[in-house]
Amino acid sequence: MPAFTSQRPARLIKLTGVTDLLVSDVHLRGVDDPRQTDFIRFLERRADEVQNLFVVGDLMDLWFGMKPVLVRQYLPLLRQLRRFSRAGIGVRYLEGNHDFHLRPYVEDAVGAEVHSAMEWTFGGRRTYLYHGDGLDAGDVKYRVLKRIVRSPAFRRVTALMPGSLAWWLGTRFSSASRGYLGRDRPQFEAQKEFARSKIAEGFDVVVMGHAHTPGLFPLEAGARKGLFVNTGDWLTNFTVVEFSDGRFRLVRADGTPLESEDHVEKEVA
Ligand SMILES: [Mn+2]
Repeated sequence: MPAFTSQRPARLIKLTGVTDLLVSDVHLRGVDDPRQTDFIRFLERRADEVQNLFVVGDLMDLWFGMKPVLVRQYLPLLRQLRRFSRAGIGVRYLEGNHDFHLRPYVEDAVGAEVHSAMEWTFGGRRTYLYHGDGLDAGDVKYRVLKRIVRSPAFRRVTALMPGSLAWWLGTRFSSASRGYLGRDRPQFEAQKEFARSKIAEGFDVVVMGHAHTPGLFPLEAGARKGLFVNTGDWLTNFTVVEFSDGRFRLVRADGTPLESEDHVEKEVA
């Protein structure tokens, strides 16, 4: 006999409208980064209305597998994510190019779902979510690098390193990688092309981060129309994408509205 206690009534009696939040590229740099506290406060402010939190990668500027030094650096954030998932909020974490090898620690300790890419249905619209790195086919160096750092062998090597050395090396590597992205406009064009191909495949919406180019971009792929959503970043744009009442909206972290997809009619009653 089904038990009512297995349900999560807290999610059903939201005081305000129900919202899904999508955020990426916060690039938190550990305990000394004051933005870790800012981000936690942002989550706390929105806690009563959030149903799902989608982290679209690069929330942590540096995570490459469970190491005590990394847990220490991100403990306040990890605790906040755990509070969210314990409150019944779906925390769905897509790995980025700065935060990967999240499994099993982030799933077990935090209660988040971890994905490299995932599908979701927002208001009846079939959506593909991916951090959005590695799409520029001409960028062979990055593709090779990605294969190396995502490998089990890399994970084993870093697991054996002393924590302080791993943190030091990682922060060097991570800032080099950010500078590299900054002058990489082809990334965004490659994302648009990729989004178009997913729309042609049958998706209605494609969500990515990584390019630090926030916006809601209507795209056409043959006869199909779709929407490419880029969640932006918290380094220069401080953007968040919300989904509520059947609409995607781009807002600033402080709530200032930036863009709303008024051009897309709600299809599902
Ligand atoms: Mn990225």
